[in-house]
Amino acid sequence: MSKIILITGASSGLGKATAEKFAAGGWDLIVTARRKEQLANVASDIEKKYGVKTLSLVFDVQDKKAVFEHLGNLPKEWQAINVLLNNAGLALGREPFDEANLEDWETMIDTNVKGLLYASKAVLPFIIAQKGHIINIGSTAGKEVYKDGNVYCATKHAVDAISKAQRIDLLPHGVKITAVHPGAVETEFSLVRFKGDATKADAVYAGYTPLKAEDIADTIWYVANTPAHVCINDLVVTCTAQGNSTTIYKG
Ligand code: NDP
Ligand code: 8X3
Repeated sequence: MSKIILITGASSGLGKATAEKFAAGGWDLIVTARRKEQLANVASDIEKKYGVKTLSLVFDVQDKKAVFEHLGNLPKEWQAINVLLNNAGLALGREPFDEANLEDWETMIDTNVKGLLYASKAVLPFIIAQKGHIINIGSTAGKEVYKDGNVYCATKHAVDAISKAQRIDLLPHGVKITAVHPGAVETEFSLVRFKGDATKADAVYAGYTPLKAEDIADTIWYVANTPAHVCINDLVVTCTAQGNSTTIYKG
């Protein structure tokens, strides 16, 4: 029987690349996002290309009721989940604390922190039944705070802390927990952060070679396929030009 990975935020970026990577390895996929058509295209392209099964679920991870309705009541044939990838997330704005927008803060906290908690909790009985694996996408922003990153950085520090807490609390169930913390990856992330301003988004990746979504998909594939007795707890992955959250060499 094929293994199953559930990926939140699979309509673009890291989630989409990870869906493709696992499908290429023969895994069946549960993919989720808000953009219905974009998600359906990702799923149908993957089904055609790799011949695996997919289940697409459209909901907002901020919506507690929707998360539990969809993920808590999965069809029987989709309940044997081996890996949950908590990937859905975003940054909104890059302003100093005194100028930043309260609604942006709330959306980031509700998505990156509360959404991750809801998805983890909704799926946990299935993960425990499989002695499965939860992989949380943090960020270098969850390791060091950078200027004007305030609440985005705080949400990723929370992902770091939640991952450590899940790891120790779920030991009795034989569940693996891994946090993967990417540095700059060229995806739709900065376009979303700068609310469609492509000039600002492009500037984030100018002057060096950033990571590609596929680089992080390869990392996730690796951590999900270690022997049963091995758990990678925490992994920071940057491009060669990036030293930490605050330092990118743009020679
Ligand atoms: P993208 O913007 O390309 O992808 C984000 C994904 O999350 C999309 O599929 C989006 O789908 C989904 N998403 C966002 N908000 C919600 C929501 N409320 N409910 C459901 N799904 C949602 O960016 P990335 O692929 O780069 O980002 C993926 C993760 O990686 C995020 O957690 C981000 O913080 C993290 N990260 C990114 C880095 C980077 O430099 N790119 C570096 C470090 C971490 P839709 O809009 O259809 O709902
Ligand atoms: C995304 C990377 O440096 O823009 O988490 O915060 S960064």
